[in-house]
Amino acid sequence: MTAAASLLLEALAGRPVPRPPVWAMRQAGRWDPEFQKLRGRLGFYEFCTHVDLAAQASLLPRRFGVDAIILFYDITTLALAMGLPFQMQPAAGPRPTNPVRSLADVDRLDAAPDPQRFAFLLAILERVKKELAGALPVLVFAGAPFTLASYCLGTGQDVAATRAFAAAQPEVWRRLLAKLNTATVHFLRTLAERGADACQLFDSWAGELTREEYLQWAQPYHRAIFAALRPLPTILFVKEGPELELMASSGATAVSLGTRHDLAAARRRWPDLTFQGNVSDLLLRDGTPEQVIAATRECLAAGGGQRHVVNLSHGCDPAMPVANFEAFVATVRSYRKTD
Ligand code: 1CP
Repeated sequence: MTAAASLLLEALAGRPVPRPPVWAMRQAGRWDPEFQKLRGRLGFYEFCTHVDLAAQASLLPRRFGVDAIILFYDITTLALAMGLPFQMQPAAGPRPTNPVRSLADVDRLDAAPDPQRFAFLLAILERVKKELAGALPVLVFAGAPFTLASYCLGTGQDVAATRAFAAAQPEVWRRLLAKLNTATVHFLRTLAERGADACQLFDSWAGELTREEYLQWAQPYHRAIFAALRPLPTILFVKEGPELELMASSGATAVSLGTRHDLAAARRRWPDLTFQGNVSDLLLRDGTPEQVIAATRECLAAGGGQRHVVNLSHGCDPAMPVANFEAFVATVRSYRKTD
């Protein structure tokens, strides 16, 4: 990989970079009219398993000048491979056909699915790597056990409902988390062996846990997964996670920050970590390109140019105007230390 191509990997490793790399969560998705065209009338999971189309979708953000390509699939892709079918519900997102309810349901899930069960994803990875020919690094991802388990229960973003299940069925909950932990390591290791350059672990909804719950249901799994994946560079994302100390001690190479966090203060507090973020995804949805440029410049200044991966506080919103994404990426690309 050329030096320009590996900006992301250099920044993650803490080596000096001429400017920070930039990419965005959900950079390949519904906000992009080219994605909508490609998607046509195909169902979500049908689209994901169509190697040619999903590889093209992954590569679409390249035209904006992003510094990493994230493969197009979903955190539920792993649960499907483990034997839990999902349907994508247009307004609500992924819902299991038969939500996990009992120990027997957990026992039926395969903790180390044969890579044949996600062969389409390995083929997408191969296709994307070949197309990029070393020009950009490829990111893969998984849901962390807490967040993925929430989707397996069918509770999703509703942390109160997930909590109620954990209280009512503690043994089912504990075994589900443990099984997802094993499966996640197996899945990400397989992708790393096939050439993925880095990975992001999404514990999207763990930011709503109490500290005690986070210590039981989030942190131990983050630590176990990152330790098992070493030396693969890893990024931890917890949406607006209040437990920054715990996130910083998860063993991840980089920690993704939200708008509640002070990037400059985090850089000072943990000089040996890389931080990702933290331009508001809502500003990219609701603001003008001028406001996006100003916010991105502030973020660049707070990041200080090194050990910083510019990103949003959460994924691109489906209603984000293309002009705002263009302004976001172009501002990072024109960064000079003296700005
Ligand atoms: O029909 C559609 O097009 C559905 C929209 C969509 C897309 C484009 C979903 C449904 N998933 C995806 C792809 C996806 N999911 C990517 C693609 C790569 C990229 O970033 O460009 C990624 C990284 C994900 C990860 C994902 N899926 C997360 C973690 C990120 C986050 O938003 O915090 C979560 C929580 C999911 C579940 C999910 N999948 C889809 C939706 C709408 C949701 C959220 C549902 C909910 O709000 O509970």
